Amino acid sequence: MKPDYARFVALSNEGAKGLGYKDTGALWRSNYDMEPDAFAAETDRLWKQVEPFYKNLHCYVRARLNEQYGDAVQPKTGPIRADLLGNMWGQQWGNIYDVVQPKGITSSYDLDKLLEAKGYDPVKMVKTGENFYSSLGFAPLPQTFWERSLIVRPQDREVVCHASAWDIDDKDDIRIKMCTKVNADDFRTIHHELGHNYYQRAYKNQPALFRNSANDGFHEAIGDFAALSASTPTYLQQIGLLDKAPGAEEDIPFLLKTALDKIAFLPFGLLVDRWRWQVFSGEVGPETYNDAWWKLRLQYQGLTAPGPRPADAFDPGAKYHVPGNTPYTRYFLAHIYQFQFHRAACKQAGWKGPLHRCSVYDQKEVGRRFNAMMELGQSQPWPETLKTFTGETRTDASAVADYFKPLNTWLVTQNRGQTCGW
Ligand code: X8Z
Ligand code: ZN
Repeated sequence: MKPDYARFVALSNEGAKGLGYKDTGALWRSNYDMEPDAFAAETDRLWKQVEPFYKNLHCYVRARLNEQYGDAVQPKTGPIRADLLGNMWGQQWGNIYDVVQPKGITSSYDLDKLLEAKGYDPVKMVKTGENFYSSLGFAPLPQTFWERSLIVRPQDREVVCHASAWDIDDKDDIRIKMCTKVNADDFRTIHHELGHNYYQRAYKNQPALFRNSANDGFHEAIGDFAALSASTPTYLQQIGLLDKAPGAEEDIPFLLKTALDKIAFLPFGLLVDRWRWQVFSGEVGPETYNDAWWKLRLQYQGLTAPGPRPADAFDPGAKYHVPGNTPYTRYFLAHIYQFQFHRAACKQAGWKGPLHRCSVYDQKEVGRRFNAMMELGQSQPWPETLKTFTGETRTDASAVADYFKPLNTWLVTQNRGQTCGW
């Protein structure tokens, strides 16, 4: 699809120029209530805040992969081979938890297995997600949601299975479209998609131009915020999935599992648009599309392709959002906002313990305040909207650091004697 993509880039830039922007990248960066260049600098600042933690995780995972596969496959130093991470894009690494799990600390449960053992089916997964939001005081999903959503993969035709959420009429016709599998990834994805739907419903009474999220990172963060609570052992026990919630001895396994998804994601969430910004600006042309992609993969993620790439390879085309043309920095932002929301919500609920063990299930007052933020839609600059719920006016990765603090300390100890980085 490389030639098609190059043609698409040219057409898209023509449209952006017609609207008065330098190129499509500048148009995308203009959506954050600040100058486009200031926004780019803002993402640099945020990346610097989390980069040391990512490097600690990278170092630890590389050492475990080296033990598992040997020097010939995964050397002790340098980048990690991208095909060893349990995900086609190397974007979330939770699927290799069993390969990298801490020695001597066992995890007493596995959400994939619990869902299976308790006989969950796709509809029950969605109902469970709805129940979480209901516990916060949100009205139930409309009957039409159940009639019109696509929840399982149809057998009679091809569909786009990448999960999405839809608002058809700006009233109450909200739906999801998702080929749900009964596993932990999709358990979280259900909460993610429903977050979009509850947000859409919350801002439906705004004038048409304001019927959107405060910025696109907010839209992606709502459901992930819900999933942070809905993934705690305490909550899984409350809804009968887990017989007995483990104690503090399982904090590290839990945090490592979570970090393999959330922290590993950060550099990927950043680089997809770093690449597109270069492509739209013309700094990178079709002949270097793939090289520029792998250069960024190395720079930010510390990953390498398993072998030389063919001259005509177009690897970014394999990421849904690239040909689908969905901006991606929103997910990087969401991976920070969700922890800001979580920290604020737990504080509102009077939670005194460590952040990763906090769940706001059933906290009606938190739900009321969260909905009040969502109802604002895009009616004012996002920092003001952020403030209504968190009291903060900046995107701030210190919430990420707070949540994962015990894990970061543990990683530093584990990595002692290693040369980290690549
Ligand atoms: O595309 C999505 C959602 C739909 S908005 C399923 N996500 C990104 C991805 O899959 O690459 C959620 C996390 C990142
Ligand atoms: Zn989403």
